[in-house]
Amino acid sequence: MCATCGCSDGPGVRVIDPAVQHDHGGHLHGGHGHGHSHDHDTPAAGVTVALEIDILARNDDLAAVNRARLAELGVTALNLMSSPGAGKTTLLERTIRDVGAELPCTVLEGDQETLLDAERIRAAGARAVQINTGAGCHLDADMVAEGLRVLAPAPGSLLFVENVGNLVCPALFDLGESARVVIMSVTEGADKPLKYPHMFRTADLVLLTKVDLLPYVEFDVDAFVSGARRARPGVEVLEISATRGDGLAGWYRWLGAHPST
Ligand SMILES: Nc1nc2c(ncn2[C@@H]2O[C@H](COP(=O)(O)OP(=O)(O)OP(=O)(O)O)[C@@H](O)[C@H]2O)c(=O)[nH]1
Ligand SMILES: [Mg+2]
Repeated sequence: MCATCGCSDGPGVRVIDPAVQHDHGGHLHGGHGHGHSHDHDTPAAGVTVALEIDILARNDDLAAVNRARLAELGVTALNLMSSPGAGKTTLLERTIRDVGAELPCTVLEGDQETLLDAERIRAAGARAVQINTGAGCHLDADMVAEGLRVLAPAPGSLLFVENVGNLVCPALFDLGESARVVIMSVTEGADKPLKYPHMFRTADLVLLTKVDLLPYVEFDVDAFVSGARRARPGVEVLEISATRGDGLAGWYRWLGAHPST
């Protein structure tokens, strides 16, 4: 897991509101990525395991605080997770343009570097704050707490949290979200739920996207759905295309029906 993948040794996290280009970051020293020991000796395996448990336990505590704060505001937070490039931001842009007026929303954007995704969301018509994780490969609850402070979502609104593109580590970190949406595109291979089961195990909804490309790639939709349901029995799977519009009515229905806690 993450404490062994190298992401804990990178430069500081930055939380940036592109509307004001003001950097709120570089000071999230309590979260994952900064809770490591500064003893540069290689730790024994037992020490490493204990550290990982500490990181996740601390994250869970902070996630509970986020969840309580979001519930108080009546804000529904959705944690969107996928591989890099699966289509998270494209789906959010389309969603904001199609139903942003009826479903007011804001976005926390997680990426290692750049403000590109936050700028895309702003251009689509919603407020967004970018969290740059540096070498980090996932968002954690501490980063989201800071992002929430800067973003200040309106009571009763929808909050999309676009996690860092990665099918492994984001699954381990509760952010305080109401639900988890896992997005997979048809160009990634139908075997992914079997190979990355942790990502699918906690999914509340699976979106199979880029179905407009199905005529051009080998992808067994039934095998994908059964793999996803092996990891998460009964999980709803919607087939969509964010560019052509297939299946989006079902996604918008799911968004409209989703409770805020
Ligand atoms: N054909 C097709 N292309 C899509 C679809 N959705 C996204 N794309 C393309 O896929 C590429 C990646 O899309 P993004 O929305 O940036 O993906 P992402 O998951 O936000 O990427 P990261 O934030 O970097 O992890 C872009 O070239 C999109 O135009 C789709 O439904 N169909
Ligand atoms: Mg993106």
